[in-house]
Amino acid sequence: MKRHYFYIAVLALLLICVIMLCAAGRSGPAPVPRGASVTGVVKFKGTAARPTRIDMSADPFCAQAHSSAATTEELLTDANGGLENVVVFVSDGLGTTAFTIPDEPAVMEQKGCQYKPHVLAMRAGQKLKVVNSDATTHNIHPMPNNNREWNVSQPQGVPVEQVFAREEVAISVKCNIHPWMRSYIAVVKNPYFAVTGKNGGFELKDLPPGSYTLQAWHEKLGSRTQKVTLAGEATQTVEFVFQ
Ligand SMILES: [Cu+2]
Repeated sequence: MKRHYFYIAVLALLLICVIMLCAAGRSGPAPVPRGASVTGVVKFKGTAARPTRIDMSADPFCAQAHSSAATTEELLTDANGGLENVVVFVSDGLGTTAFTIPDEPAVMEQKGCQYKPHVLAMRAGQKLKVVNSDATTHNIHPMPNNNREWNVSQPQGVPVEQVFAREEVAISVKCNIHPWMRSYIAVVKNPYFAVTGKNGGFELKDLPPGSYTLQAWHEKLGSRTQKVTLAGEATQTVEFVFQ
């Protein structure tokens, strides 16, 4: 009979644990289904040097992978001054809110001995999958200031998976084998970030109402910040200017 009570007590304890675990899992607020949006453009005022040719002759595979010469990507603008590869993200205003981390990995590809994309933005705690699509070996080497440093030699076909635990905009990444290879990984602790496209445009969607600091980061031009106050489902337009 005593044993009977013991089993009931153990079962009750287990049940309480399960309920507590479920409650903890739900405590992260879901992103607002239909919140406010920020759309905008990042511009470069001035004369941008033209991209220059990359000499890949040190590795015959890399050189032969391009029918026309690969060019540098460190400062890319369009005819209207739209600045590409700028990370725009909410750097302040969300408090200590913990957001659900996506199950899908962020993907960085090495193709033609260049990184695709040149600038990747992802979440802190999200899986990073590094793919080598080249028939040559790369050695991916992120050089963080606020995360654990690692570098991995990577032959073709074997993905590398890693996680950056903390926010850092942005981590410089190099290849220990091909000195021209360079990319940046922006690690953000909230889901509100974007990387500008060819026209310098970006959009942040589904933000809860509130006052925020937006930060725009570029690998050569540094950072700019701007404050916005968002209400309801309104869309606000902002412009960042680098010179
Ligand atoms: Cu390489």
